[in-house]
Amino acid sequence: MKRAKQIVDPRLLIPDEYFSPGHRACQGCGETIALRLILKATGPNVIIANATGCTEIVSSPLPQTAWRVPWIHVAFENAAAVAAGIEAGLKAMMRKGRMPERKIGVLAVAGDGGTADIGFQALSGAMERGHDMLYICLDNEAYMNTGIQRSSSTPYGASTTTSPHGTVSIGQKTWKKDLPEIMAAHGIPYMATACPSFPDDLYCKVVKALNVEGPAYLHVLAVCPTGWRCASDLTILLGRMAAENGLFPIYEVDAGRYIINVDPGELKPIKEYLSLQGRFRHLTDQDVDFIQTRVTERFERLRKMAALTGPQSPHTTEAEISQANQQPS
Ligand SMILES: Cc1ncc(C[n+]2csc(CCOP(=O)(O)OP(=O)(O)O)c2C)c(N)n1
Ligand code: SF4
Ligand SMILES: [Mg+2]
Repeated sequence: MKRAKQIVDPRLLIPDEYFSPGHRACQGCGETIALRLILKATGPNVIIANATGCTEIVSSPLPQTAWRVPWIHVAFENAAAVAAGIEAGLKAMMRKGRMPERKIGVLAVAGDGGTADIGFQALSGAMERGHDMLYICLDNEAYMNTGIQRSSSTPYGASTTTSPHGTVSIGQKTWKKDLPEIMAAHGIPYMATACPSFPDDLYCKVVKALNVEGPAYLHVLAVCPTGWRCASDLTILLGRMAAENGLFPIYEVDAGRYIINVDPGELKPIKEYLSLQGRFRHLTDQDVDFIQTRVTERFERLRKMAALTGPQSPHTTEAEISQANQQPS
């Protein structure tokens, strides 16, 4: 199987933890595994606007916090707008000589509900205006913090508390909204998907996205054992399976060029992945075949985009990663 080039030697990873242990996330929470890696890649020179959701709730029970970088809890709707304001404010302060010129990463972090649904307008506007910021969606495929309600990023057939399966319903009746493609269609300089099951790939993409001039978007699959009703030691495996069966392709759109970073060659069947999760356990063989057809078609479409948009650009270089890790604190 063709994988993202392993260019991050573990020794390159800074030992500091900017998302500290001791937070309140469930065992095996993919969101917090992702955050820990993301903050290792950003280093301390970063300001984060975090929409309400699991990440915010589990990390900031007053008077404690798991964040060792400047962090602002914002409303569900406006993570991107707040991050855009921070970026514009920093720019103005530096221009007026009120603070030294230096690179400070500006991040917005939100769940799939806060991104695909309720915060979408602010996100679209910030990307369109060209703010130099990185927006990260931690996609656990439902509104988990408030009790596993379906979002527009919930996959077809999944049973949630507001799309329960039963005699008249398969569960979620709509296909997962394709946020990565919607963001790529904004024509931003960098869009990528990632998953903490591929830590080197996730790390490289955060570094790359922060080095890009202008807006960047990262869509991270975050397995949620509680909402997916799966064993908590399956988090990393399920992330890998989703990439290798095409349900969550790991790819990037770098200056308009599509690059598939995890290409399994022949896609693995989705059946085993679905059978490991309680939210899909009611699906019949016919249902699984129906979903499989669509997944295969979508992945072929992605392959065509990669072939159509030209030669692959090099991934983040080791020099860029070292440079990012050496930024003054
Ligand atoms: C305007 C508004 N509506 C509803 C809520 C309640 N609420 C808080 S977190 C949340 C779910 C968040 O879902 P998501 O963004 O997917 O993040 P997750 O918890 O899954 O990580 C909801 C509905 C709110 N805080 N504000
Ligand atoms: S409900 Fe899911 S996303 Fe939220 S803390 Fe638990 S495992 Fe993480
Ligand atoms: Mg969610």
